[in-house]
Amino acid sequence: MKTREITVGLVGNPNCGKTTIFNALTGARQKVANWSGVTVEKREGRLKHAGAAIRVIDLPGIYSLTSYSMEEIITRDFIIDDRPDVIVNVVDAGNLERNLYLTTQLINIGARSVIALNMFDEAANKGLVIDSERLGTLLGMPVVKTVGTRSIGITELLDRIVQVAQGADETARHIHIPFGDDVEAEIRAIQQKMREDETIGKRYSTRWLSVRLLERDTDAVKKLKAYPGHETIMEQVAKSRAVLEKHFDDDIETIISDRRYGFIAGAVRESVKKTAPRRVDVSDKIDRVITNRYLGFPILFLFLWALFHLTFALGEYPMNLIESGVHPVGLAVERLMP
Ligand SMILES: Nc1nc2c(ncn2[C@@H]2O[C@H](COP(=O)(O)OP(=O)(O)OP(=O)(O)O)[C@@H](O)[C@H]2O)c(=O)[nH]1
Ligand SMILES: [Mg+2]
Repeated sequence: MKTREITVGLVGNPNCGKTTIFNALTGARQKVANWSGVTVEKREGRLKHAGAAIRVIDLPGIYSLTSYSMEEIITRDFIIDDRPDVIVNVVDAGNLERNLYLTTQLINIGARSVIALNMFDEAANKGLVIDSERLGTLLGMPVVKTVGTRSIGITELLDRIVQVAQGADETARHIHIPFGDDVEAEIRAIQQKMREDETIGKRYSTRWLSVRLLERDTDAVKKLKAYPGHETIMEQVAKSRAVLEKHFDDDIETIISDRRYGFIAGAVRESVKKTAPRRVDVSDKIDRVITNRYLGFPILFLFLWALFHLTFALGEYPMNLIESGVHPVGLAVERLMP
């Protein structure tokens, strides 16, 4: 039986190492083009792993799946419209909290994902000990430690990609970011209106769409407009938004993003330990003190003064020795002299 090709999209914050991981995965088998209609580069490559054919697409770096920048629109359209089989969410292990914000949005979409916990070398230098198993369980997706620049973790990453694509991964499960009872009640109210039209739920996750509508996402509104019941749904969205903003005395985007960060903080607290950073950092600290603008010169003079005294203190021993050697010779010479 010939299995279908697995499509994988690399998604992550700018500069987290997506292209490095892409290169480590695909080697020289890649082609470069542009995303249709724009000048943003599109890299695509193919490979085989564990008997499976895999197509990998490198996506532009983004902090969030809203639709404010061209990069964000490209990435979200790819995820929502092209529906890759697996998303590899590349995460900078040294900036976990900030990077996981995007992850909470991927969880919201319900996309099947694997996390490449990249730049693991740098995180270790900073003294971070990350329990990737625990983190994976909390996020509902496997977490693989990688160092893209040295191709570390790439084979395991591929193993997990294939497992997730085949629905055979034990860690992969669909979780919900809890937004709190008040917000959840409004999400349910919107979902209920959406369910009156079955076709919406067939195309999108109604939970995701409801949250996006609450967050005033213009692209979500546009997507909804394709359905006849959109006006009743938007009425409910406006009502829900008013209820929540009155209750919290804050705008809904802030309320929801606060809840996302709350979830992240909890996950990080349970899976990351901070230990003393490596020696490099200790010597960095010493450097910082002795090259300090105000302390630098006093420390230098103190050092010179100590060196000066040390020279005499230590110099006394050889001087005594020399003297005790020279003195008998002098006496002998004196005796020999007429
Ligand atoms: N120390 C370390 N550096 C890495 C690792 N992975 C990537 N880098 C470096 O991080 C920098 C950014 O890597 P890219 O692969 O270009 O990052 P990107 O996510 O594709 O960046 P954008 O496409 O601009 O969003 C490069 O200098 C890489 O050499 C890693 O695991 N460890
Ligand atoms: Mg890149």
